[in-house]
Amino acid sequence: MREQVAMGDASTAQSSRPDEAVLLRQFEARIARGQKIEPGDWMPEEYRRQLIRMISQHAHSEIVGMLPEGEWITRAPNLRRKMILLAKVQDEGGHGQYLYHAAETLGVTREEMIDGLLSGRAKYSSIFNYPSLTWADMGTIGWFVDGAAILNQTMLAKCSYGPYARAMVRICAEESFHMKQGKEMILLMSQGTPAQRAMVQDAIDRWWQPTLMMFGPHDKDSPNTPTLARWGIKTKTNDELRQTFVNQVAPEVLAIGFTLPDPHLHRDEASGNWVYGPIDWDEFWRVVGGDGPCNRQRLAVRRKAHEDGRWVRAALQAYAERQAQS
Ligand code: BYC
Repeated sequence: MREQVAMGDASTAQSSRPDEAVLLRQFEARIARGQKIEPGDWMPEEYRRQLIRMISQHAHSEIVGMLPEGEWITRAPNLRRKMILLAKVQDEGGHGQYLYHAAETLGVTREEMIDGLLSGRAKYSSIFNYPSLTWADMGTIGWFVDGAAILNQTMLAKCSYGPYARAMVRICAEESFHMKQGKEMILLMSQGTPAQRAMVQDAIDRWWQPTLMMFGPHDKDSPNTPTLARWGIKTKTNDELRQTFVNQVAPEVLAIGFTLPDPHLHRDEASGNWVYGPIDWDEFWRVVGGDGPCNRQRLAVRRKAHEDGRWVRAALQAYAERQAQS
């Protein structure tokens, strides 16, 4: 009798547990209704894997992204600019923290993610492997790089995973300030001396192509987009976002009297799009593969920061253990 009950319990438990196909249908129906997926909810393993990949890469990008601008904090031309730049770089550090937290909700640890970055296994945005050579780079990074990031992140603020979407809302608000301060700086320098204008033109020439690469490979070469689109993580493709960026920024750059380093650039009257020339994808994959102008330098700085912070982490751990005992 007891055995029968036990068997009966097991079969009931089995039949009451929906199979993967049903769970997947329910999961996709929730996404289709615009509901968010939250950390404890059932999700396909591939959804979890894709989110961990993307959010951790995004977090690393924010942290490594502090470096090109961080180098200019001590060289800012006046106190106001120094305070703005300091706040911006600090914001990027905060964005990295929100994003590491969002990724942790999916079951990956902070240590695993940091280890991926420092060992060179993990990716981060290609853009941060280019050097910041002059003060005009600070304005251009704000205008172009943060401008590109906002387009991508405004899309991600509507993504299907709750913790990522909510982190993006706050990050976008801060990025918007970053973009505006960069644009304002370039506008001001555009009215400055010939040397200042030349400095801006040089920065635009160096950052334009790398910014277009930030959006990722063309759609036909983007293996992750179909899965991300199916599950509401990406609602726009790499090429769609890149085109929106060019349509917004190209006419603004030309309007203030600068040129863009692209002989093919023109407005197509029929579509209203600004058509741009070929992107150097060989360079992109070299940079993504670790062989860009600053990859080694960026990782060396992060590894040193990690080592220098070891005693702080140990002290925090000891304090937490002491608190737990008392
Ligand atoms: N750099 O299938 P695809 C910021 C990789 S920081 C390096 O199209 P996906 C800021 C891609 O990972 C903002 N790698 O990929 C901070 C994939 O390789 P895996 C950074 C790139 O994911 C400080 C492979 O190429 N934003 O705003 O569908 C100061 C094939 O690509 C890149 C984010 O991280 C690249 N540019 O689309 C100032 C946003 N592009 O992983 C500003 C979140 C592609 O399969 N991420 N790859 O080995 C995304 O939206 C998407 O991941 C991407 C790529 C659009 C970047």
